[in-house]
Amino acid sequence: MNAIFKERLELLQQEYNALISRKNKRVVPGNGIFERYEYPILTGDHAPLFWRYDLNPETNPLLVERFGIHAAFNAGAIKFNGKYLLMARVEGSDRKSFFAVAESPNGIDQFRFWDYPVQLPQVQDPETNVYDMRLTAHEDGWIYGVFCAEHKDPQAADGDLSSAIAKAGIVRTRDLVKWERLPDLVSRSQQRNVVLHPEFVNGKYALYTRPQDGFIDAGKGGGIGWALIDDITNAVVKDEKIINHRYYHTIKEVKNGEGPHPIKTSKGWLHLAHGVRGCAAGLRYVLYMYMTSLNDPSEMIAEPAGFLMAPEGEERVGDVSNVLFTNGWIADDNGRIFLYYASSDTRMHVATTTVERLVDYCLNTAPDGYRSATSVETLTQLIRKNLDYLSKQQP
Ligand code: BGC
Ligand code: BMA
Repeated sequence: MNAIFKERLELLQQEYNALISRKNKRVVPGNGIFERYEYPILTGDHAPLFWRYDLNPETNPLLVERFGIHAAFNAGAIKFNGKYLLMARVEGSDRKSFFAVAESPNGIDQFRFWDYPVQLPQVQDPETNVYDMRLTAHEDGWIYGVFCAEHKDPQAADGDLSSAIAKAGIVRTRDLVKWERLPDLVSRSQQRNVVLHPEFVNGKYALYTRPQDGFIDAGKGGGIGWALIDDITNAVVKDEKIINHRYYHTIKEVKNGEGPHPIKTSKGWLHLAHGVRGCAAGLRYVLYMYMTSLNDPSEMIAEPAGFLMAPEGEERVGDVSNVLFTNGWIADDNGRIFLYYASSDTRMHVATTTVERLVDYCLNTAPDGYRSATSVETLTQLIRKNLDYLSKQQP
């Protein structure tokens, strides 16, 4: 082993070990609804050295990188055998993304990738790129992964190498190692952000969908849709209704999409989603919440105004800046929630909260009145209530 190789390997190992074993710190006091953590929990740098380097000094005497791992973001999440698992979208420097599982003992730090990325079985008409998998442990006993499978638009004009078509790919597994690929979801429109509901509804599988007219533009479509599916092994969207709409001058004016599958609580289903608006800096992605009824998961019962989380600090900057995106959260039996979110298509973060706090947030935050004057009215009521209360406290 030559000196360069040895020295570089030592430095790389030191840096990697320090990153993987770094303890995370909760940022307090926060807004009471959730707490952020100081450090990102998963990044491109978390990729094992044996993914990035040929570690044989004979074939790589200078120890240069052989496979660039650029980012780890938009992860699905699941608790499995007592471990907190993320199904990350890992992106190489070649811009292809793929799925890989990272595991943590506590959900907030020490995330470590499994040795191999997911070996995703291919369909007959193979996609170019895959991303944003939602994991659902369904009551049928399988763990499903629903993800975006992207193809070049066959109708794109000559020279247009950007137009694409988004479909929902479906896989299932028992162990998160061996995957069975089912046919892609059949739907009239493009589909990204498709999520499988964990329970049967009227004996059928239920999907949250996101019908769009175009790849980027919602057009006349958009909104979070709901569709019941007869056969998940040949999934076809027949009827789709919009359960969460887009509105003018809101955080989800341009588009929105379901995050991970909703969490069941005694007061209803807790939903986490992303909303997008356009601005001079491009598209701005934030996270928001809503709740639906236990009797009918497609019936809205509450939606607080505005965002739950928007990009802050270093979260604002990355490959696609000004983006928070989520497709994974884990609810522990004790009611603790680990909300996993990605910033700017670059890295993963965690925020912690509880079922109780999120239900309180959803049921006791005023809904959007859609006008400045209605917001002032809501704020004025709170101020009046507080000042009235505080004045009575004085001696
Ligand atoms: C990117 C996604 C993005 C989508 C729409 C895809 O090509 O990989 O990250 O959400 O385009 O902008
Ligand atoms: C999308 C998503 C994400 C991504 C976001 C911002 O439409 O599906 O993959 O985080 O755009 O680029």
